[in-house]
Amino acid sequence: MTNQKSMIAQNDDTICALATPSGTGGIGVIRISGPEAFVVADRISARRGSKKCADSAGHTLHRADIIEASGEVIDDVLQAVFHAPRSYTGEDVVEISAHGGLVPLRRIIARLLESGARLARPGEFTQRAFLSGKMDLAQAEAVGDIIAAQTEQAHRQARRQSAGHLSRAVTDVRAIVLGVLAQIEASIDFPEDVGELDTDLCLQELARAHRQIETLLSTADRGILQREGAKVVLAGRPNVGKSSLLNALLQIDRAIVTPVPGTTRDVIEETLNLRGIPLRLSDTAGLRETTDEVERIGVARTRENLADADLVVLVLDAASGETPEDVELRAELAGYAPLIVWNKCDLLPPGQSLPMDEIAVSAAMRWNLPALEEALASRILGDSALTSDGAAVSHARHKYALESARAHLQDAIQTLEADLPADFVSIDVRGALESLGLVTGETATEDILAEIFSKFCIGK
Ligand SMILES: Nc1nc2c(ncn2[C@@H]2O[C@H](COP(=O)(O)OP(=O)(O)OP(=O)(O)O)[C@@H](O)[C@H]2O)c(=O)[nH]1
Ligand SMILES: [Mg+2]
Repeated sequence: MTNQKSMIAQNDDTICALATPSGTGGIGVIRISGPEAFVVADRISARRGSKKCADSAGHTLHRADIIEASGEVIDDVLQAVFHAPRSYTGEDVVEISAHGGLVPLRRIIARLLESGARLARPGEFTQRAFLSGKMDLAQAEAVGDIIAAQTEQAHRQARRQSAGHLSRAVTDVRAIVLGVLAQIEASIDFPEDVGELDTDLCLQELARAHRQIETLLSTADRGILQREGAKVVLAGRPNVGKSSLLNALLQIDRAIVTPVPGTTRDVIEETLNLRGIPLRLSDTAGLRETTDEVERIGVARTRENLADADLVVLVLDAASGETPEDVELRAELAGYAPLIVWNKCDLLPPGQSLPMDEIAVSAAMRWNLPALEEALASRILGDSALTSDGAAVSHARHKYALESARAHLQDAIQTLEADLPADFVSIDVRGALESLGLVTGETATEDILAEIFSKFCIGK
């Protein structure tokens, strides 16, 4: 807490940044926040009869000209005025909607900088919203997730987190644990007044908190996948149809396909929405020994990609059957436990069959692709729980914090059961509270906050 307070103390300056993407657009919005927001906005504005920001009521919109020091009009804009604490950051805020051209926006920001504002750091508006108590840390992170969401499901999940579903679930658990801590401390400090610690009751309450954490953690794998997506690499020897398979799954003509083995030289990555999970699907150069310089680099890249894949798909050619090279590849990739896919099944010689547990498709004829998608989904999702409408954990950071809280609770339960002194239990219980506080931010250090907000873009 002291860390956060010291950061609040630094927020006596006024920041500004472009809040819309840099580039051309119908409108570009520049946000100003801080104690001098109104003064700075008024310094660079000429009015046509409308009030200055400083004299305006909150949540009102005003037309103004943004002017150079020389009096030259840079742009004709609308200014939205928000008074502290009823603004995004909790501070005085002005949002200038200007024409969305690179030059006018850059000139307006330059004017703001010479008139008393400084450029915001990445995520600084949201960081201020967190520090002024407009949202907790999990909600602040959800703001970034809403912007970055790649599928509707990921977006809904981020919305729920932003609305406070996860925060409430964690706060509920904290309340239970805090209740236990209060009893323990009372029994240590005022044994005459409160008598002996009611161990059974404490155990029940800690077990309840533990169960609630378990429920949250059961959503984590799916939640994290939904937000971050998974990397799937298509590998195999040249010409088996990896690029054709990528195109067929994406339903676009993305990668070059030719009958020439060694067509793909570089890694081609595209995102596919598989049941709400953003799959980053990589088509790679066919794996073989080669003297061709370009192809050799391509093969090296394939191997690098395999190393950080969440799932490797080994593509085989049903027309040729399994070749000695394929046998070698199977052995080489065994460590990745690849999903085996037989392509070109339209060319499967009559009378030949394929192993039952391996997927048979034809990229060219688009045969059996749903079965492939099904297999990809089941391999990636495993038995991770489907996220309901309730709270879900979607950040590894939250997962680790909850796992650590769970471990502390387990220790506390064991210590209580072993009838050890209450002081010992108190240490474990405090540890659990500390870990839970990391999710919502009460116990997050300045380093953690800096790390989280640095991943945001400027203007958010
Ligand atoms: N009959 C048939 N031909 C296919 C099928 N899939 C791919 N092909 C053909 O196989 C050849 C090679 O396909 P690609 O998709 O380029 O194969 P690749 O594995 O990406 O090859 P490299 O990039 O060289 O590693 C092309 O002529 C494709 O038209 C299929 O399902 N059936
Ligand atoms: Mg290819």
